[in-house]
Amino acid sequence: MNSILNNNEMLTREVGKIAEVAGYLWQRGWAEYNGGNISVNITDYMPADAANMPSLKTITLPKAFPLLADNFFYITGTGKRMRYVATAPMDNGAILRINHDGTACDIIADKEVKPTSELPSHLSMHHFLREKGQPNRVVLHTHPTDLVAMSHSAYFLKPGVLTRTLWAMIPECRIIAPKGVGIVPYEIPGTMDLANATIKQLAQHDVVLWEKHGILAVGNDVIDCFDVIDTLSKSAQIYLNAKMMGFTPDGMTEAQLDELADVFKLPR
Ligand code: 2HA
Ligand code: ZN
Repeated sequence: MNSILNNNEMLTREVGKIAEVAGYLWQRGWAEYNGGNISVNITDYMPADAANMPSLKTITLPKAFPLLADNFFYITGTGKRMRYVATAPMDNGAILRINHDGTACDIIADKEVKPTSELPSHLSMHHFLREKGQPNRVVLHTHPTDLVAMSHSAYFLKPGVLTRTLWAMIPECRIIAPKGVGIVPYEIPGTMDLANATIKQLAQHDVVLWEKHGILAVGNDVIDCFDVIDTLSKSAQIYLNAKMMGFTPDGMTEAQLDELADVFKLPR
């Protein structure tokens, strides 16, 4: 079959990692119906002639993203299921080329798959992180049941409480999510209000929990983004398991967490 992936080993590997993660999201039960979306900056894996590839469709963006001009993204399609992204990523997502001034993008491959309704919000996040000078390729959004359940508690939405609770369940969590979890109060999915509230949290965190909805991680590698969310979810499950056994878990002490921060040179 004719695909932009043919004869492009690096791009094939990158899209393969997206498909792998999409499968994990489904297997974990975090991707009911069309839940979640993934965008990855694939500019480094595109051949030089991709700049001239014909457009299958042009999409005008609601605002300009000048720092993303001439960049390329893989993005999952609107209404597409993660379980099908896993097996057929190029039928359930598209490759986009941002134009020279960042005001529009072209779908260039493989098919005219309409991007997720979260496209403007994903691009806003990529743009913000570029502006901040943070190397970032990936925005990953999904619906982990345990973490979303915790977001239904006003107690856990207070500044720092969720981060402290999750960090204290296992040492790995403090290490793999060193900047903790930002909290975004409820907003309508797919809106720029949600995107802007998320960006505020991305100034300090690489993972953001959306109240009563889901979680979003940014990073340089889609597998790493999955691992961070997976570890946070593991902590949430330990908390939940202890509660089901009838007690509130003690959690690691402040001194134990500080010791980890010292040994692994983590931000405090
Ligand atoms: O794409 O998860 O937040 C479906 C969603 C929207
Ligand atoms: Zn969602």
